[in-house]
Amino acid sequence: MQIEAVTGDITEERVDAIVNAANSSLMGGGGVDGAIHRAAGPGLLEECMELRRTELPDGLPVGQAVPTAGYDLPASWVIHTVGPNRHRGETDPALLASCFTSSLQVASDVGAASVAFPAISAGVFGWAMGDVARVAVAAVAGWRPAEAGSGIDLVRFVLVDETARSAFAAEL
Ligand code: AR6
Repeated sequence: MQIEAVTGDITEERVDAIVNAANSSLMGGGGVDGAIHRAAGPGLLEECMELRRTELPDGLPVGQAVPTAGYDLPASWVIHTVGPNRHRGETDPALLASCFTSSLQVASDVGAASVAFPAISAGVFGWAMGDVARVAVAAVAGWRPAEAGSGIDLVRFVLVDETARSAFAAEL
C-alpha cells in the first residue's frame, strides 16, 4: 500500500473514496465538511439525513465511520468520520487513530482501491497538526484489513498547506 502526503483541496481528488472530517450530526458544518457538502451537492445531505433517520438516530460516534455516495464529486464515495474534539476534552489519540482505521475498513468494505484523508481534528476540533500527523501515519501504516483481500493500494493525505504537508511527510 502506497502512502503519500500532498497539498490540495480534497474535494478535487480523483480517488475512489475521500474521507470527511464530519461531526456526529452528519448535517454538515465548516472546514472540510462544508467544502465536501458544497462540492458534492444536495444529494449528500439527503443521504446523511436518511442515515440519521435509519441506522444512526443518535448520530455517528467519535472514532467511527460510515459511507455515502460521492454525488457531484470526482470520488465515488465519501466516508464520514468524527474526530475527537479537543475543546470538549477529547484528547485520547486512540480515538483519533480509530477514525483512520475505521475509515480504511469502510473503504475496503465498499471496494475502494484509493482513499484520500484530510487532517482529521486538526481544524475546528483543535488538535495540533504534528500530533494528527503522527497518529494518522502510524494508524494507516499499521492498519490491516479485518479480512484478507483488501484492495486498497493508495492512501493519500491531502493537506491545506506546505506546513501541514511537511508534518505528514516527516512522519512518513
Ligand atoms: N481539503 C483538504 N483539507 C481541508 C479542506 C479541503 N477542502 N478544508 C479544510 N481543510 P476541519 P476538524 C483542512 O476543521 O478539526 C466542521 O465544522 C483544515 O485546514 O475541517 O475535524 C465539522 O462539521 C484542517 O487542517 O475538521 C465538525 O464540526 C483539516 O482540514 C468540525 O468542523 C481539518 O479541519 C470538525 O473539525
